[in-house]
Amino acid sequence: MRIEQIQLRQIRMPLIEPFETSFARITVKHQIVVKAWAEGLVGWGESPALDAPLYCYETTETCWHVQRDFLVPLVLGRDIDHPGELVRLFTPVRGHNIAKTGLEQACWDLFAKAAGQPLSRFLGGTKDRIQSGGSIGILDSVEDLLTEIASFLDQGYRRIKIKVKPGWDLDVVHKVREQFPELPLMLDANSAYTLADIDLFKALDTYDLMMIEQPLGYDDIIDHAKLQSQISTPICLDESITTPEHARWAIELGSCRVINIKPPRVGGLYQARRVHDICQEHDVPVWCGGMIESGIGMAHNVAIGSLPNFRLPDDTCPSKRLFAVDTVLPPWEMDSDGTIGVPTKPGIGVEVDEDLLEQITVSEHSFSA
Ligand code: OSB
Ligand code: MG
Repeated sequence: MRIEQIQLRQIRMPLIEPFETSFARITVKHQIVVKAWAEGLVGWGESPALDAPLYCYETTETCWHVQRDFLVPLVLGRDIDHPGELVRLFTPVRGHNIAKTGLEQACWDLFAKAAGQPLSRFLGGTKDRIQSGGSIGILDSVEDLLTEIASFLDQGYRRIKIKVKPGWDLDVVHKVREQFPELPLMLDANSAYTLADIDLFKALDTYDLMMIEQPLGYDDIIDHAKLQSQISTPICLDESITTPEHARWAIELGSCRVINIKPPRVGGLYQARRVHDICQEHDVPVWCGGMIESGIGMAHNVAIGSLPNFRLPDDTCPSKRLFAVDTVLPPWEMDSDGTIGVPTKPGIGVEVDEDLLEQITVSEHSFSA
């Protein structure tokens, strides 16, 4: 399949509510939407970088630059036999996984459409529905958090993840557990702690948490192994796992017992599937994390999340949780049992709302072979 034309489009999406983590408070999200043309078909992908380099070093602007000046020239006009080839084509560009992802995903959509298969099945996915977990940012008060958790449980979410940071941790977890003793609960620290906080982790270890996500350094797997050996709560790695090799190293070192897979963090769906397979071989369960994607990135997350070793609830949510309007039609909906249906139409299986894209576009650039 020869990629004939590529369009990059930066879009701006205000969040319904601010989302606060230990690293930032996000009120508006930008995405780079990638549209690719080949053989009379159109494929869609998304690079959901953040505006500031606070979660990882990439930003919306670095994605745009790296795609325009380095990645697009590597794929445009190329004859590609399989979307997995993009990993090799992109190898000379070190890192910049979020930038790579939008282009790679657009190719997967094209190939799945050419095969007449839903992307989920084209990737080897087996599930018809995926489980949604609710992710709640740092709020102004514990009372607000308890109210939000109750509302999330009413909507059907399968577990609750709360963001923590120094000053918003043990006390908050204590009060949440008091009110919700049976709640499937996990924490995400986004690298806000060090091994010097061992007493805090030992205290958190008594609260029957499903897991603690990325407690220590964003590129660390050594101290995480030391921490994991001292607590029984599973550690889940997010930021530290940027390649399939990192997944293997972390598992071999005992740095974690769960891995959060985000296709944009590892460079796309092919690498995400390799991480999934490595974890499956080692009996390490995975779940799909989010980057505040629009419905286009969500379609790719749902597709990869249909693979069998995605055994824990994902950070996937209905469109209306984040955005007043989404990029796809119909918007993503969650059933009252906290599950989301895997599309059955070819490719990403949802329509992109191109009129809306036009309205929320900040900049656009087209390339022809
Ligand atoms: O650490 O999982 C994270 C959003 C942006 C960057 C990093 C993270 C997140 C989330 C999103 O936690 C949660 C969600 O999609 O509901
Ligand atoms: Mg995380």
